[in-house]
Amino acid sequence: MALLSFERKYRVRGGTLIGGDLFDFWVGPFYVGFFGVTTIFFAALGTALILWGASQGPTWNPWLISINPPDLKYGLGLAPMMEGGLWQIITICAVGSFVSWMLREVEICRKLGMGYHVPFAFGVAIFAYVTLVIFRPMLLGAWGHGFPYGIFSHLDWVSNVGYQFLHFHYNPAHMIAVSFFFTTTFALALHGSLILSSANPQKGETVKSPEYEDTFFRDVLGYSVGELGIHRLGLFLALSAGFWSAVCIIISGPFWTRGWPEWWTWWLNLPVWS
Ligand code: 07D
Ligand code: 07D
Ligand code: U10
Repeated sequence: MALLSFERKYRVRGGTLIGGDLFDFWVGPFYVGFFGVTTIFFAALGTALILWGASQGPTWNPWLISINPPDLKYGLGLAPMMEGGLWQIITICAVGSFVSWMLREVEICRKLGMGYHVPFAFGVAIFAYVTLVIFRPMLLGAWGHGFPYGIFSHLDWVSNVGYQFLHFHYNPAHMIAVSFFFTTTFALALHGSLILSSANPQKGETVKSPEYEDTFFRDVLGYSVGELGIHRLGLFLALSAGFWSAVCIIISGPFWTRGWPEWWTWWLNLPVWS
């Protein structure tokens, strides 16, 4: 990608969290920085280990390659390399590279004098991942509760863990998370379509100002959340989806061991019924 004409103006020195000027430069369009180097290091090592693990396994079919977590008998200890040790090192590489990527975003925000909203948002995705492979396994006492690194095998894990709780749809936090995911796509569809309808007019028509956008929703709903408001709402909805996902899985096992349908018996036990 070529350097865009305006980029030179924004390629400012400073703002690094660590390493001073050492890695304060760009390679093509990419800012490097100390955390760019650590991202490349962890991502390259993790990918190489997945490929090496695949070379030791039964298949090169990309859909079926799977690097599995250790057996439950290893508890929270280190497992032999071919019996889950590889999964443990790859997990360290994944966390290392995701956190490095987030910190690289922080450095770029600091350079540009922008808020930290983007790295914060990515932090919520990392939080959901860490909940799945670190917090929940630790609470359950074995790394074997993490999910396997493979395209189909991780789907098997989701299904198996779901049925272990009989009917995962009855998990109340899963309901909240799913509703936030649905609401996020609904909000983006409303916003994307509204912006295109006013900012990308037919030939001969003029671009409409934000007052038109406000008026459209006031006519339809009686209220407009506003230009800044829709972005705040979108971020809130999307981060809530990730947050409640983490909640729904961390309570499954560590805090609720029976089927999720049974959780709803509290409703029948309310004193109002007796
Ligand atoms: C579009 C941004 C681009 C990112 C992409 C993903 C890899 C993995 C590595 C084979 C929206 C790149 C993929 C680097 C290759 C190896 C070792 C983001 C976009 C294109 N899943 N999941 C997928 C991951 C979990 C679930 C697809 C990652 C949980 C279900 C892809 C993680 C649970 C379904 C994928 C992760 C779960 C998928 C498309 C980490 C609950 C599908 C993802 C690190 C969250 C869908 C075959 C996508 C599918 C799918 C990646 C975790 C459930 C392979 C990296 C354990 C039910 N997941 N996933 O578009 O088609 O994301 O699967 O946590 O149906 Mg998954
Ligand atoms: C974890 C991804 C983090 C990603 C990171 C970045 C790279 C780089 C490089 C592209 C959290 C990775 C980046 C690798 C790539 C390049 C260059 C995101 C993560 C850090 N469910 N369910 C959820 C629905 C059922 C079950 C969440 C719907 C069944 C279990 C969400 C349905 C049963 C778990 C959700 C449905 C079941 C979940 C997932 C419908 C199975 C979880 C989103 C319509 C029989 C998981 C934290 C998420 C969870 C989860 C939705 C059905 C089981 C709310 C819509 C009934 C066991 N389900 N589910 O978490 O909460 O994203 O994980 O039926 O563990 Mg469910
Ligand atoms: C939004 C928006 C908005 C916009 C926007 C956007 C949201 C209104 C103004 C953005 C939206 C889009 C563009 C739409 C599309 C986006 C999606 C659908 C989201 C999903 C995105 C993807 C699937 C793309 C993913 C691509 C990625 C992640 C890029 C991959 C890049 C790399 C791997 C390179 C990363 C660079 C790093 C880490 C630093 C630089 C490093 C190098 C260049 C490599 C060289 C390395 C070094 C110099 C370091 C040396 C390394 C060492 C010493 C270690 C080596 C060790 C070894 C073992 C090898 O709202 O506004 O418009 O556009």
